[in-house]
Amino acid sequence: MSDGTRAMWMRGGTSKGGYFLASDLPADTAARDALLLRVMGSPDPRQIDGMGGANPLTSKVAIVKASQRDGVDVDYLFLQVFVDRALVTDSQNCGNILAGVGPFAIERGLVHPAGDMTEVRIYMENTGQIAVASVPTPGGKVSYDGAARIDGVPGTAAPVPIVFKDTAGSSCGALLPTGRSVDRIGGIDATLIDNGMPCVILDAADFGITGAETPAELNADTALKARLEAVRLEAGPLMNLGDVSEKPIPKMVLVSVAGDGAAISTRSFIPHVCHEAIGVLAAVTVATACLLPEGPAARHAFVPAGDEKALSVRHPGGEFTVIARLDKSGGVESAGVLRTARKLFDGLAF
Ligand code: NQM
Repeated sequence: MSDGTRAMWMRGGTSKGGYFLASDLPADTAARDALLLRVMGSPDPRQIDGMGGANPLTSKVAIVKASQRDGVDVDYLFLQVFVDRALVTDSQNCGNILAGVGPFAIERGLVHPAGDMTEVRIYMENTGQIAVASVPTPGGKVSYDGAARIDGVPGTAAPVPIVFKDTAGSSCGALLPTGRSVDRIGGIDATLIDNGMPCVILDAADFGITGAETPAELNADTALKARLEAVRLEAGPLMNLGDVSEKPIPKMVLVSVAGDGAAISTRSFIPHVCHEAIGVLAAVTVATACLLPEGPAARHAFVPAGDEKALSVRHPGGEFTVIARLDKSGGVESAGVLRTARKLFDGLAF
């Protein structure tokens, strides 16, 4: 620790965190987690003695190594470092931090650039699934500059399109772990669903809100947050996640009608803080819930025609488009998203 630990800090989509080669961290999990807590400055609501940004979205870690798997370039393990608790967990995946994994792998020499666009096949260790990211590499170097814009990030950057396949049941074992599109929890309709991120989808109206509130307003609503946590603790075991009191999943998503041709409007809790935007795999999961025959999302959703659907998921910072390709039975076969990433710092963390 006193000699520093090699790290790259990156913005991945609308999140930010430390990217490490597995070989630069202790192999022992307890020693690794103790080091990461120290690097981030946790537990402390301000993370004043570390690199973390005092929000779950800026207290994240990617650990990357060359893959031994067939047809895969790198293995990516995501870790959530809790802000105000001494907890580091691999129990969730993160599709935003994922956006920086391709550029990082190329920068560290794990993947060699191939032409103007380098495809990086990434095994997501948290959920055992594969994502394919395309990284702009003009002249054999990662380019972070470009014209792509994503809501929740100022300005523009190089596009990093990502395609997910077979994400259904990533952590819960099945897309609908209870076998139903709708369950009743505490007298309220809930869709318990996992297409890459375990989510509990709820109707905003059932919680006495419009769904247009700002994250600051919702974060200040302690009664709402207590109700959501009660539903979450009940939903966890039903979703095959066990006791979720110390886990950042499932995420809680309040939905309402979007209008203007968008699929749905969301306010998501991750799970105790209202997201300023929405998680990547959470957006894929919400878009999938819009396609179910019933449930709070389906009830409010606008779904365009065709086997390839552009589903615009509204969030407090704008919108997130999921390109859902459907199979013959109407299920989501693959989901495409657009992200950007940027290298912020490379050096030693102390
Ligand atoms: O759902 C936040 C984020 C995420 C996760 C969270 C994510 C995803 O915005 O794939 O990206 O849900 O904790 O980075």
